Parts: sequence; C-alpha cells; structure tokens
Amino acid sequence: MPFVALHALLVLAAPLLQDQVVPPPPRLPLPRPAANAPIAEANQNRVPAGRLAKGTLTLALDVVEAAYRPEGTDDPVVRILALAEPGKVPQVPGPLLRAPVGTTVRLTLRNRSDSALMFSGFRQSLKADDDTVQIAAHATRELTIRLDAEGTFAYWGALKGLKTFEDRLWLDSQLGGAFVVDPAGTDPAKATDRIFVVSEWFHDYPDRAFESALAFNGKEWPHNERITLAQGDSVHWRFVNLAAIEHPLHLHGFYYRVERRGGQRGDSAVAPSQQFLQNMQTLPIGGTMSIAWVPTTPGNWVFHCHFASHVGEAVTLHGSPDAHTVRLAGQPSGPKPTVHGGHEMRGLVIGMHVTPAPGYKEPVVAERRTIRLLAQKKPGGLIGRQTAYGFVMQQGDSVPARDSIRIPAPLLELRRGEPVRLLVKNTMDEFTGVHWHGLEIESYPDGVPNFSGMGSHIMPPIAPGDSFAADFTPPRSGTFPYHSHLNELRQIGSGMYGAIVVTDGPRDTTRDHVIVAGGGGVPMFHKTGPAFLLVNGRSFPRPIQMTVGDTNPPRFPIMFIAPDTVPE
Ligand SMILES: [Cu+2]
Repeated sequence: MPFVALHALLVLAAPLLQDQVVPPPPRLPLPRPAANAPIAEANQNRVPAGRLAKGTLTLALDVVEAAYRPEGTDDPVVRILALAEPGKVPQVPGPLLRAPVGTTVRLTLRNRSDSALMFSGFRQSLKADDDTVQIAAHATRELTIRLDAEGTFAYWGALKGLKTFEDRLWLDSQLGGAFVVDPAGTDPAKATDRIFVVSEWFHDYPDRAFESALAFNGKEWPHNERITLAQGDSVHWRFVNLAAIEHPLHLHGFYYRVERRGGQRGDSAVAPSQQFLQNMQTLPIGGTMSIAWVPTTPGNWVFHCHFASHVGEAVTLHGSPDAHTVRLAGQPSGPKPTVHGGHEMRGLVIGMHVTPAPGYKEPVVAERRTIRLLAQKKPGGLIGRQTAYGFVMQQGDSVPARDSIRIPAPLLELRRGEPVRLLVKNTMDEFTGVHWHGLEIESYPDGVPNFSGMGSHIMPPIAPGDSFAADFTPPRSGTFPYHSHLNELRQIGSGMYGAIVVTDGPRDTTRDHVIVAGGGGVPMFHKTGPAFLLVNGRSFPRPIQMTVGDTNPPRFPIMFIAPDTVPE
C-alpha cells in the first residue's frame, strides 16, 4: 500500500508550506475500543510464548478485541484485534514464537472475535510454500508446524477476503508477530539478540485524510524502550516488517552487516563476502533482516527509518509530545518544544545508551581546522515560491547575505584523521540540528538534538541565532551526506543537505565529479515531477564533460538524499 504513504505526505505537506507555527492537524474520529477491551501491552519480544519441552513447543493464541495505545499513557487509544496467550494481556506485536530448529509446534488458535480471519505464516513446513489458515469467527483450529529451517520469519492475520498483505489497515493491522527459529541445541529463553517488529495502524478518511501509527514493537518514539548496550559488545538485531511499506533503516555512529535476509517465502544467510559494511538498508514489505554490529563509541545513538514522514507527526495519533510547538525567534516566550527524553522525532526510532568501557576517555584535540557553516533560509527560493532552506560556507570575515544559500549545501572536503570543527550558525527563525551521516564520530556532535551526547552532556537543538560546534575527526574516507536532523520533512526536503568527501590525501578535483541528488521543496506527491527532485541543485543538471580514452578517468562520488518515499 505504498500509495497510501504518498497520500499521507501530501496531507502533511500542505500546512508546511507556510513559514509560521503550524497548527496541529485536525483530529479525526478514531475507532474506539469497547469499554471493557484490554489495553494491549508493547511486546519487547524477549520472552518466547508457550511451553517448550522434549522437542515440542505447545502454545495457544487467542484473537481478542483490544485497545491499542501506541504513544504515551495519556495518549489516544484505538480499536484493534490482538493476539494473546490465554489468560494473559494481549500483545502488540503478537506473542513471540521462538524455538530451535527441529521443534514441532502444536498451536491452538482460537478466534474469539466476531470477524472471520485468515492467517499466514503458520505453515506445516517452513521450507514449503506459504499456506494460509482460514478461521471463522469464534472458531478454534489446531495446527502443527515443523520448524525445519533456521531464520527469522513472521506470522500475520488479516480480515478474511483481503487480497494481499498490504490490504491490512487498522482493525487487523496488529495481528502478527515474529517467528524465530534458532540453531539446534540453543535455548531460546537465553538468547541475547533483540527482535523488532514494525507495524502500522492506518485509518483512511474521505479527502485523503488519514490517521496512522507506525512503531517498533508496538510503541512510538519517544515512548518506546531505550536499549542499553555496553561499548565493545557485539549486537545482534532481527527485524520483521509487518507494515505495508518498506523502511530504509539507518544506524547512527556505526556500521552494521546484514547477516540474514528473508521474507514471506523464507530466510537465508548472506554470504560473508556479501556482508558489506553499511549504515542503511531497506527492510522490504513483509521482509525480515538480521544485522550485527559493535557499538565502539559510548553515548546516545539512534537507529531510525530514514523516510522523514516515518519519524514525524504523520505517523502518530497526535498524542504527546506535540511537535507543533517549536518556538520561533519572534516568539521567545512561546511554548517550548515538548521533549520526552528525546527530541521532536516520532514513530520509527530506536534510542540506545551505549555505556562506556572502563577507562574510556573522550579524545582531546588541541587544534582543529574550523569550517563555518550558516544554516539559512531564502523565502521564495524554490520552485512554487516555497522557502528554500540550506547552508552556505563563510570564508574569512565576510558574512554571507542572510538569504544566500546553496542547494546542495557546500561540499565539505575533509581529510581522514584530521580534526575539524564544523561551526554551524543558525540564522533561521526556527530550530535545527545537523547530522554527519555515516561518520563514526563521538555522540555529542552526531547531531540529534536533545539526544546526542552522553550523561548530562546532551546536544541542544540549535536555536535561532545560536551556533553549535560539531568537533570530530573523520575516521574513514569516502562520500557521506550531511543534513538537518530536525523537522526533517521540511528542512531536508527544502534543501538542507550536502555532501562530505573525506580523502586520505589531496582530492583530485579534475577527476572527481561529485553528484548530489535531493529534494527541491517539501514533498507534495500530488504534484510529482522533476521540480521536487534536484541533481546538483538543478532540475536539469549540467552535462559532465568527459574525454574518450582519458588516462585519468573520471570518478563520481554520488549521494542521494530524498527526504521521503520517491514518487512512483
Ligand atoms: Cu519507514
């Protein structure tokens, strides 16, 4: 159902075009749960369901009417069907099925709801093609599943009669969970990996309006679990995407390897030679993925979906905190941004605290090369008279004009191992923060306002008129993006992005043709077209000159940062 997400964006886009405090979107009537419906608990997927003994996992799952609260304790509650072990609180995502390979699962599935349902994933053999299980309202089915393949799988239910996985919307959207088959001889109760299930509750209304909640393990940022990790300990995470849209999942500060990849038809190991170091991988619709990484630097870090709308207000039921209270310079006494242990991101974000190893000391650097960047706005600077947002570099003492910006932002040419200070001054009338994407640096300069840092030393949002010094030493050469990390849909979408090229030695500028593609206006998917995607700042980029037989052949460091899903 990707088209739905695009509609979501256009609804969001309209009010963002005005350069003023944006009023909260109207609250649409939400399907209310029955007064006696139990509130589902967020399932952290740490405790396997059922009873495992002598090679048999015996469990029962009931489908029940429930209430779902994806945000905080005072926030909206909506109606869902949920899965529960008998006598226990229903869970979102559904109970974790986990056992070693070779186990036989004896599952009693009871439908206590008034809806006829279909389940997928409870197939007789994990090597076989998927087979579905139909279950009438108030019926019970006894199922046997042979766990004859290792990996990360999913099971999910839907209202009977739906054609595809993506047709699930709100009532049946939280029927599903992770299904993990461990190597033979392992005890699932002792597993130290973590499992994150993505699910989306989505209700559409006339005129393309919608309400949506998008969460890892049933809760939205900032209301979800903070993960504590020890510096240097290897981390293994599994992901299951039960939402009807894919998610580019980005890890700050570190690189991960994808060890396994799967989907509704199975799960397979990625050959070690193909396990590239990466900080972003798209989790497809219905897909699974197992990643491994090592948090080598302490502090606070985020792992999040890189679609701006999936970490924004569009995917919440508009509970706390209200992202629309960001203060403007003209209203210094106005409401402060509401911050619940985090910042203005919402939705698909996992926050981590990496505790320092004994004796860890932040690097002390005597001298740094300083690069001055100004974060600025230019009213009417984009196609459609939208305000352009961007950066400009200050050379020497001459201050660039307040509305001078460049899209893409100035190329930052850094040397591997050379300490730099990126001094960002915010001349805009709104907050910002800048993230140096893919650079393995300390947490404080990483650029997530109100979260990056360690202990009580937390990076603030850069207020209008303020500056922020991001001090770091790039440890790896390559091409990296830098971009806003606040109000991403608007700020990145309107131009706050650029490339960093880190080299080991002098950069051969006669050979390098840096290509930076990104947004040229807040995404408005009902007006798709080249105007909203720019290549090197232009709808129709200039051709690159090359010479046949050149002994110094050109290279193309390429960076692409669309703020959100690209129109089809
Ligand atoms: Cu996403």
